[in-house]
Amino acid sequence: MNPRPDPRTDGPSSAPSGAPFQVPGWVPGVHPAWLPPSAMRSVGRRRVQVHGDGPLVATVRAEVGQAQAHHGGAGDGPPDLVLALSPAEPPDAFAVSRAAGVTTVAAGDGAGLLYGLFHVARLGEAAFGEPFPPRAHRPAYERRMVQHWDNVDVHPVMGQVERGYAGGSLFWDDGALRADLTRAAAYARLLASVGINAVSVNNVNVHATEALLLTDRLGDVATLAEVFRPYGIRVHLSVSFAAPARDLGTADPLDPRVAAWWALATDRVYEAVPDFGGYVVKADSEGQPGPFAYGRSHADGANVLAAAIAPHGGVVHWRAFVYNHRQDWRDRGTDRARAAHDHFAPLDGQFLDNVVLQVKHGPIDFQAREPVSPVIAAMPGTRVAVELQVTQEYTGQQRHVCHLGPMWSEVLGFAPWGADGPAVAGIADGLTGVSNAGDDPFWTGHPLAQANLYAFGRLAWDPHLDPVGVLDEWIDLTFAPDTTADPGLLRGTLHAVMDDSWRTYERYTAPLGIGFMVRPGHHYGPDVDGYEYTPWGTYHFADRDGVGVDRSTATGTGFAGQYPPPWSRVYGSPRECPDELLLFFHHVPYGHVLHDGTTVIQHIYDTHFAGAEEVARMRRLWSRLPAGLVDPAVAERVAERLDEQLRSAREWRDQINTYFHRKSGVPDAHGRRIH
Ligand code: GCV
Repeated sequence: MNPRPDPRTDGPSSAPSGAPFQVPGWVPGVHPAWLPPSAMRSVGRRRVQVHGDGPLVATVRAEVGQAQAHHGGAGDGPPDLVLALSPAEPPDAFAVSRAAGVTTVAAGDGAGLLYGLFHVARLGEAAFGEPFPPRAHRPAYERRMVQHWDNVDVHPVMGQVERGYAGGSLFWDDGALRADLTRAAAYARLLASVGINAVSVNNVNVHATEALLLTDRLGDVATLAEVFRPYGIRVHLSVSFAAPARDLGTADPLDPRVAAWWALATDRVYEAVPDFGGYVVKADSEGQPGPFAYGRSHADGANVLAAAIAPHGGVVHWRAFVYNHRQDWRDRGTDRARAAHDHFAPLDGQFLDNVVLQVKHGPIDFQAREPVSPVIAAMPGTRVAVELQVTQEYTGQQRHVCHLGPMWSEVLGFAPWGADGPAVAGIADGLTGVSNAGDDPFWTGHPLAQANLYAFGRLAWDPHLDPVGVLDEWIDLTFAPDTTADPGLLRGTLHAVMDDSWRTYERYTAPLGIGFMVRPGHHYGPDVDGYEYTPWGTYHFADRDGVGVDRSTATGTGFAGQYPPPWSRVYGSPRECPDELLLFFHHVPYGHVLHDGTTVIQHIYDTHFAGAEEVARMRRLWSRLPAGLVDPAVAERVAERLDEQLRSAREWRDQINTYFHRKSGVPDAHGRRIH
């Protein structure tokens, strides 16, 4: 072993006062999520040596010290575990091996050492059993990012956290930075334990107060950066494209004064936060300002910020969520699904290297079922990050169990050019996830929604991981089943409730990929026609004969043609289109026969009855867990939420079934009760 200095040693210290770094403690009354004391037991029971210097190595030492203090360590003698820096490994990466009774983590830098430590924690006792040769662990992406839609001020409609279902913000409280950032520090630790290394701390909708973070309130950003730094997480900021207009009266990206404004503002950011990560920008989207106001392209817009931040090593996450949110519902030719590709594909190759085009996984807006966005395959000359929504805006708002790992895995495994070509996981340059965490005592409102944040981090590290295996990791860390009276029952119940919950949610909500049908504004619960005659571009076009949007090239909006073959052909044909996306791509009669032999209308009835029944089963399984098998507070919160999920699933079932029964006049083949 040949330890080398931590490359981040020259960066800002994690303990400016010179005091040794303290691991954030467990906060009284707050659930420890997947890092309860038991999660570090296998490490804390052993003799451990940590070699190397630097802020993140100091964090590793503090983590080991805390684990040993909790679990008794193992006294003097040769080490059981050696954690050391090694020039053989690249940054962020580590290799683990076991030989002659010693488990060794060799890491490329302090961050890699930290990830290696948490990897050993995940392995538990298995890290200290039979010998094994070095196994290399390298993140798939350089940047693994969570983004917060947190407002600094409480927004009159969206509140403290836009689309937040877990209480208030971990960072902001009614206009101010929280005085007590203990939860934010514990959050940093949770994120780092799954490999996250970037966080944006304010909403992409940048309102007046939030705009000041870039200029007048940089001190707040610096304070947050201090909280995240000991866990190797860089802070990013959502900024308004119009920011220079306050001083210059213009934000035209080709105006040299605007370029100079961004350069100066960015220099000041880096004076305050030397390891600042970069900007996130929502431009020309849902009312946010952007380059279109000046007749400029989104490449012009992104590049002016990118040029300003490039000398500092920062990046610009530029969102591709650009569409007309004021369209006329009577106009069948305008298709929101097409918009991102129409705007961005022609700009491929025009973005500076440090621009990351951030593309939502589907072409509409985080629905429970959408095809993968065609933009991801259309930008070979552009860095693309896939944006996932961990917060469950359209998937039950953390009142419903909807475990999203399997959905994200499908997205990441989609091969735009067919099975012989690369998959999304290999095309993307990074993953970003909209966080589902807040100051709720369970972090995520629904305790089981913690698993979504966990799965996001793990898939951002390795998009090929099996989501069921990831769920097992989360169960082991969070519930320590082996220390309970009935490990099999606990694990089995969690899998039975969670594994298929995304598909269950899909069954009782909008059918066959049509999406939306939610109540306008807050987006919770069913309202089939809620968005049908609005300007938002999210329509189902149901009439007495049929339902769905014709997005074929032959007769529809042409969206299917934005995919390369074979998908342009497959999606373009009602015969070949996968059932689950049929109504996304085609308007078909209710009697249209699906690949499984049922008609569309019967499928709607069957899935809605089945989905609601499945939720009733989930509720029953949970209620059968004997008292004491899980923390009573968790058991009770989950039970409450399952009650609401069941009520809501029945509401969805009845509204959807009744709506389509009344429209079509077709009875249910099984004569079940439809209202
Ligand atoms: C932050 C959806 C949400 C908005 C969100 C927007 C976005 O439209 O409903 O709350 O705004 O997506 O991703 O920018």
